[in-house]
Amino acid sequence: MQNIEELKRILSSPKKVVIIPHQKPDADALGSCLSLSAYLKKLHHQVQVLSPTDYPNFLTWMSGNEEVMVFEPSKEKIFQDIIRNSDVIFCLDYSDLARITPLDKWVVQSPAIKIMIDHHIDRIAFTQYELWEPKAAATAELVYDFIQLMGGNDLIDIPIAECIYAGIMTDTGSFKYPSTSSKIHRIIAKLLDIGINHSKIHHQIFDTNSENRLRLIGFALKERLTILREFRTAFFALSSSDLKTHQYQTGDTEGLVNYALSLEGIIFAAILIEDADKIKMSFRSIGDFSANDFAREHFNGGGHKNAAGGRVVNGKLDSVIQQFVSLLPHYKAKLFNSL
Ligand SMILES: [Mn+2]
Repeated sequence: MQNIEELKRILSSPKKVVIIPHQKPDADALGSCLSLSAYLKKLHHQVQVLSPTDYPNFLTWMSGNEEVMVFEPSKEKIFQDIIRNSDVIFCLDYSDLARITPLDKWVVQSPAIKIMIDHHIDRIAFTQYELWEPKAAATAELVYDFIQLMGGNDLIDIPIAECIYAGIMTDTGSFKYPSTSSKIHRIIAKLLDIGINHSKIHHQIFDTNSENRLRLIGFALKERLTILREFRTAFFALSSSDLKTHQYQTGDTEGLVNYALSLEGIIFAAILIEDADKIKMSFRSIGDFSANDFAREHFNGGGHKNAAGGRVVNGKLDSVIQQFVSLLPHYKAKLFNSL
């Protein structure tokens, strides 16, 4: 990170700090925000985490969760004022302001000093300071690095360590993705030394399903999975009525796409979900095939090489399925050369 000394000077006296994760924050986005928030509070800053949307129930155990403000239209004025009156804004786990709508316009207008900490590939620079490292496994890894750069290692306590652990653990697929470096394991070793209970964190994230969620997964596996072996691809498509039938809650389809990728011989997986005004998509790949390129070139998205998101605003589920399937023949060579 360039200018860390300058930033240290800025943060050497109490500031009004706002921390913003991306929409539908996952464990990495929320864990990064809450660990950074707890750290900055120890430096006597006044900190507020503002989430653009709600997030899954399996993240609410995180320390500081009760202080997160979740945007809804009735809170527009409050959010606008907090962002406008802040001294410093941290943007965590995205490098494209489109991922925090509708907060983006107020962030752009705010005179605050802005800092981005992120590991997504396609970066649109919009802050004065950034700790951007696409090779990092998680933004939480970079928050850990940031605290080290600030000289704050001794301030990492169990609540901070738990949030960092949750972010790294989920963004590395429980330490199995290629991004899981020896550095990651060293950081985890330090977090364990601080005294976190890693089994408890895994349990809180993975073993707290509602019955509806488990049945939705079962239904999706049985009725909504299409396997296209000729393209080494498998995908789920869920309509809004599928979700309604299973009393869908935010987070219920998290990780579902990975079941498609677990099929032998399949190296590209997708999930298409019908939302109020758009079709949301997640892509996963194994090996050289770039889910990021695919999402960016066709579905207004991006993310990481092997994990990316996309969307079709005002799209119809059937036509987006058709579009997705019709693209695959163009990638046949790449799909078969990926591993
Ligand atoms: Mn992340």
